[in-house]
Amino acid sequence: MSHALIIIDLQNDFCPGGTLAVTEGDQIIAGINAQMAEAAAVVLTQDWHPHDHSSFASQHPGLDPYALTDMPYGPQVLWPDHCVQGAHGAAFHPDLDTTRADLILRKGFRREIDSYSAFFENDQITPTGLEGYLRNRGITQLDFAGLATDFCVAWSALDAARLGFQARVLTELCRGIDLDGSMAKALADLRAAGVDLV
Ligand code: VGL
Ligand code: ZN
Repeated sequence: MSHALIIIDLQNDFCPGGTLAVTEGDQIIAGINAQMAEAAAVVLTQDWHPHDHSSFASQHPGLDPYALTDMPYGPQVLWPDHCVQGAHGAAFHPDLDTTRADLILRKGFRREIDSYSAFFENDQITPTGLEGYLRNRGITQLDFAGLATDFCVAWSALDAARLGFQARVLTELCRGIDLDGSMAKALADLRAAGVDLV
C-alpha cells in the first residue's frame, strides 16, 4: 500500500441541495468511504473561499453564473457563490468518513485567485504544498475521486501527472458538472496526459 487516495471537494455545496450541486454528487460517498481502507494515506481537499471570492459571479456586476471572464492569470468560469469559509455549504457532506483523513487541504482561500487543482492555484504556478507533503511521505501513486470530475478532479490529476506521480482517476467515484463539453474535454486531456481512468 504505497498509494494515496485524494478525495476532492466532497462538500455540501457540490452535493444535491447545494449552491453548485453536481448531479448524483452524494451517490459516490459510500464507495469512497469503502475505498479508504485500501489506501496508505487519505487526503481530503476542501474548496474554501472568502465570501467575496473573485470566482463568484456575484462579484462581477452584469455577469451571470457560468459566464467566462478574463482574470490576470487567464480565463475563469464564474460560479454561483459556493463553499464560503465556515458556512454549511463548505462543510464536508455528513456521510463522508472524515475520521480516516491524514490531511485536509484547503484551497481557493485567496480572494483574487481560484484554485481548482489540489496542487496549484489557477495561475498553475502557486503551489498549495500538497506535492511536498506527498513526497515527504514517500507516496508516488495517487488515486483521485470526488467532485467535480471535469474541474477540480481533472485539474488535480493532470497536475499530478505533470509532477511525475502515477495518477489514476476512479471514474465511478467521481461526478461531473459538464459545462459546454467540459466532461469530454477533461477525459480526453486526462488520457493524453497518461492518467489512468479506472
Ligand atoms: C469546483 C467549481 C468551482 C470543483 C470548485 O470542486 O470542481 N468547481 N470550485
Ligand atoms: Zn470553488
